[in-house]
Formats: sequence, C-alpha cells, structure tokens
Amino acid sequence: MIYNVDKETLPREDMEALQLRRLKDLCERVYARVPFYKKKFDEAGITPADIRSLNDLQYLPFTEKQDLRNHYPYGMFAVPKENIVRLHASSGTTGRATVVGYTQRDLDIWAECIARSLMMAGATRRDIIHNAYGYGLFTGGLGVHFGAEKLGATVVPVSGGATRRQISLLKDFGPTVICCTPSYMIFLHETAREMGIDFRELPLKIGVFGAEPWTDEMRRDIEAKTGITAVNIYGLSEVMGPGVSMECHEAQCGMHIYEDHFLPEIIDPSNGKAMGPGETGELVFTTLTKEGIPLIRYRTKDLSSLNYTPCVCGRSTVRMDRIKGRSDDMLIIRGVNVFPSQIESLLLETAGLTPHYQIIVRREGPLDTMEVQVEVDEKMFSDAIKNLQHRERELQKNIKEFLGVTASVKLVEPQSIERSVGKAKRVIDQRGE
Ligand code: ADP
Ligand code: K
Ligand code: ZN
Repeated sequence: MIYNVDKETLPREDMEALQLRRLKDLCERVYARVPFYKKKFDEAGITPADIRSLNDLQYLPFTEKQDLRNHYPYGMFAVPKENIVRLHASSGTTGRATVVGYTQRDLDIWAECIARSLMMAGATRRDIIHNAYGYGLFTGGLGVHFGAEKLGATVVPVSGGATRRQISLLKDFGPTVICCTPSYMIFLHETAREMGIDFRELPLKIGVFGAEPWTDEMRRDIEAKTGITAVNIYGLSEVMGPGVSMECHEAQCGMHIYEDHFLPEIIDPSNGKAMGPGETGELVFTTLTKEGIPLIRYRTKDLSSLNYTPCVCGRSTVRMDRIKGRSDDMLIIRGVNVFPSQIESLLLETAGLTPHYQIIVRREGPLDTMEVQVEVDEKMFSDAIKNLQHRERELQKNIKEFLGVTASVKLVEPQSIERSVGKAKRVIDQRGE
C-alpha cells in the first residue's frame, strides 16, 4: 500500500517539472527573506530568475552545518518568528547547536513523510506503534509520533531508556511496529532474553530502524532473532528529521527519497562536482517546500549513492543506498551525533586539562561506548589523586550534560598521548573490528 499514490508514483518527467517549479519558488523565497542566501547568490552572480532547469542547480551555492552555527539561533529562518510553531536542536554546547524551526505547514509535511514511511514499512492504521526514539529536542521521537498519528495508527510514546519497562510494554500492549535505533533493538532483545521473554512470541512484526549507521548483516541478525521485518529510515534535523527517505519492505533495497520535498544530489566531497547514478559520494539535499528554515544544497556529509531504476513496490521515487560513512569526523554514539570538536571545547573549559586527547569508541555487546583520554597539565599531574578524580567526574558530567552521551573519562600523564605531525588522530573507532 502506498500512502500518497499521486506523489510516490509520479512519472519522472512530471516529478522533474514539479521539482523545477518548487525550486524556482524556493530560490525566490530565500533570496527575498534570508540575507545569508541573498549574499551567497550575489557573490555567485546568480539571481532566482536564472534558474530555468534542474540542471541549473549546480550554479547554486552549497549550505553547510557551519552556516547554521554561524547564524545561531534564528539567522537562517525564512519566516517571521511568530509563524514558527516548533523548534528542535541537535546536541551541542551552546552556540554550537544546530537549531531548526518549523511552520505548521512544515510539521504537516513532516507528518505526511512519516506516514508514507510507516506505510512503506508495511504498517497501516490498524497497527500499534511502540516509539522508542527519544522525545525532546531531538527530532526522532516527536517526528515519528505525529506521523504515526497522521497514519491513524495507535502510537505508544515510550521514548528511550527504562529498558525493562519497555519489554513489559511490548508484552502487555502488543505493539506490531517498533521504532528505535538498530542498536537499541538489539539491546531490547538481549534484555528480553534475560527476562525470559522470546521476541518471536510477541505480536511485533515490523521494525523501523535509523538515526545511526547499520549494516545488512545486522538487519539479517535482528530479523532472525526477533522474527520481524527490519527496514531502514533516514533523515537529519537540518533537512527535516527522520523521514527524508525510507526503505520499502517489499524490496528492502535502498531508501526511497520523498523527492517532491527533498531534491537529492551526489557530489564528490573533495571538489563539489556532481557524480552520476550509482556512484558513491556525499549526499546533498535542497528542501523544495520547507518554510521555516529552507536549505539550498545542504551538504549532509553522509556518503551514499542514488538508484533511479524502478522498484518492485511500484514507487517511482529515487532510492538512496544505505549510508556508507561520513566525509567528516562526526561520530554517532547510540544515535547521538558527536563531533570531536565538541569534546575539545569542553576540555578547554575544564581547569587542569589540555587539548591533547583521544576518543576511543568500542562496541560492547550491542551498545557503543565512548572513552575520552585526556592529558592533564604538569600542575594538575602533581596534585593529589582525589583532585584528578574530581576532574574526571566533572568532565564526564559536562559531556553528559552538553552532548547527551555517557562517556568514561580517563586522565593521563602529560605527553602520554602520541603526537602526530599532520592531522591529529582524535578518534580510534574499534567498532566493527
Ligand atoms: P536523527 O534524529 O534523524 O538521527 P540527526 O540530525 O540527529 O537526526 O542525525 C542525522 C544523522 O544521523 C545523519 O546525517 C546520518 O549521519 C545519521 N543517520 C540518520 N539515519 C541514518 C540511517 N538510517 N543510517 C545511517 N545513518 C543515519
Ligand atoms: K543521528
Ligand atoms: Zn520500493
């Protein structure tokens, strides 16, 4: 079943005509209302009237996460503030967070994208949906929530955490669909086993997993252990939140992008040049209909490729491949985005610590763990051990508070972290080893 047959099965020429109309309108809007874009267009010597075909997209400037940070909090908004009805933000220390605002129409479109996604996963209004994505400033929880209601399903707003209680709810409420990160699903399964509950005996039949990278092997593993069909959902706050693209349960082969709202491109991250279908590069999105914070050619830093071949599910929309990596140093720890630079700024705010550090990421069981090793300065090193422990706890608390992830902190002697001549090696990622 297809939620919006009209848009999701549009022939390519009609889709492109719609995209061009919307692109022109978008350029007019941002040029008139967002000084950042007016300046960028002027510098590139281009006006909205110059956009005559989709091919002209290549002349438009890119937008990056740093641009949103530079205009924190509201500088990139394209509507008067009273028209914004909700804000979300990605994790980060003050001034570094990325803030996004939605008009009522933006929220309606988002809910529809999620409704399309849930139906693409095989859900209908008769399903009960256990939503374990985090509610709050993150886009995951509320994004999925309103889409599930729009579909007309029954949503259980559990949010993250309190895992044993989640298992009880899965048993008692009998949801047929679960939405969470893939690693949390594995953790839920393990916890259930400890509690003597077999997932295969629950009514659960569909899992909608995303917010962090995972593999096809992990999918097969989850499916075998839990007896559900596992599908991949993708999105990012800057562009909207979850539901930018979604995998259909029929093919389980790439995520259909809602092209009537998000115009995708793949570029070579080293020079910004367009790459062809099937070639792996950085995914770039232009938000064709967004009002609150419309973005032109937003560089996601996520690596993927595009597949325009027809899909067995009957949808005509382009599919993006599973995310293959990042073109920057962002880490995703249990669904939460973490940049080494955020850790660094916290170190600099803590007395006695130096900016010589290393982040070690491991996978222990199903869950990612993060250890931050930091060199103390000479003075701190000569101090009493209890002072060191105090600093460790202080940093640990700050990381939890500002970044929303739990890290273990280990203070080490001055000069003990290896110095590098080129780019410092900040992250040692031992997951997947
Ligand atoms: P979300 O809450 O949807 O994860 P964020 O803005 O916090 O939104 O994070 C977005 C980033 O998370 C993406 O740029 C991508 O790196 C990662 N991500 C989201 N969904 C997936 C997915 N299905 N597979 C791999 N990575 C994903
Ligand atoms: K994420
Ligand atoms: Zn399909």
